[in-house]
Amino acid sequence: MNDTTVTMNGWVQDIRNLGGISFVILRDRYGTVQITLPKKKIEPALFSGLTSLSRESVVSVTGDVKESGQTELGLEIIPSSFELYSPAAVPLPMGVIDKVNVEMDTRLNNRFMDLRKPEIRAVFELKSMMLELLSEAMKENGFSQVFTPKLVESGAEGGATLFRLDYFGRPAYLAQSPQLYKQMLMSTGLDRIYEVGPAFRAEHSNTVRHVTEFISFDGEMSWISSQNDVMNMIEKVIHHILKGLKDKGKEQLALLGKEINVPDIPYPVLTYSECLGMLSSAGMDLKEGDDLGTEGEKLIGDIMSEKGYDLYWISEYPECEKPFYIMEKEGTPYSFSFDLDYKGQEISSGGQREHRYERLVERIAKKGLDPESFTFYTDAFRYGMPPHGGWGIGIERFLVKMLDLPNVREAILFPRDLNRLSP
Ligand code: AMO
Repeated sequence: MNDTTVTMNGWVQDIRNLGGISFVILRDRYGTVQITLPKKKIEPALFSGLTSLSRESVVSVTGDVKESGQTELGLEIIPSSFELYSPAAVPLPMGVIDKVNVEMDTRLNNRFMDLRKPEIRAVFELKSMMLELLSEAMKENGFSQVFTPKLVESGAEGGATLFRLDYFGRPAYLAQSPQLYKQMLMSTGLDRIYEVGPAFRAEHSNTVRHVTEFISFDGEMSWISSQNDVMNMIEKVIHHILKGLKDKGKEQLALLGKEINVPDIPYPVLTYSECLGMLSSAGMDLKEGDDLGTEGEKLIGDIMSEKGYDLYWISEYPECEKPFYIMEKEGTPYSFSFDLDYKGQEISSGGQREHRYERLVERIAKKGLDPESFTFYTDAFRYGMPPHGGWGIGIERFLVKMLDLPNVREAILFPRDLNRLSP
């Protein structure tokens, strides 16, 4: 061996045979390199061994590095030996470099192959960076990371989307969110906490924004004077993530052909009532108390985008629209709640919580639920609970909006939905 001898491990992306010369393109996570085989200069067994490999086989190639004006890297490898670690069966279930449009279902059925495409993997590299940046921001702001149970006895986000399971003969559920646990922690002195973990929703709707398992980034903080304190915190975290990704994710963004816009903070706030007015002027008439709906959200997104805003708050929803844990705005039909919308889609919701025991129990009953089945939660409010508030952000919805991807599934390695439980 001399110092220009290298060994490269990777997948055989392509083989081109041009008679007197052949090329094998080898790919690893960093990119591709050209293995050049001038027929006359390469031992026949090595030549035929390398050039007859099937696409996507995994090999190790050793050879000399030569400068080359013909390749993107400016170099090529002239092989002296190779080892076949794992041959790929033929035909491939889908191509890696072929420029044909493959259906989402085919891609997801063969996700291991789909993820061999660098631009598909780039989304997950960005997702990983996003979570690092998120942890940085939370640490800077004095939050502790916690882990709450995902096997639970009661739901927090409505019965319709609960996954029921058998827990040693007793009914149990998969957690829809860490809501009740993160609030209980506010009574302990762990007064700023966050969690990043799976959330499960038995969503019966087959849409580009609903899955049955997603990663939820939840935060909860005590001693707030209003929900504005929570909104300010989310803005700080999102700003840190967007700014950080724009810088650290340059390579991945270039692969995807995307740019990240980093809006100034604070983001504009629209109240729910203002939204009804905006929608009515745009020809969509909703009644006070109605859900804005996907169409309403989209329309508001278009109006805000025209004004130059990608991210904006919708606050003070009618209390009847919001779960029992949200604080009512006394003397009005509204609540101290908010959603953060990104380009016409909700990516987060949260608010100030009802921390007063009696009122909380009243609200649980008002929502038609049995306060008795929530005593494990409400007990934490009986013995001293600080005022508090928090949020949940769907990590994948946030990422697909940031990158303008068409489907939340693009940001999930192995998505789960109404029809998909495998792979
Ligand atoms: P909510 O139910 O609005 O609030 O959920 C919070 C965020 O989670 C994401 N999300 C989803 N993403 C993909 N597929 C789904 N089926 C799905 N459902 C929700 C969205 C949404 O904004 N406990 C409250 C939060 C809080 O008040 O702290 C909650 O779970 O991005």
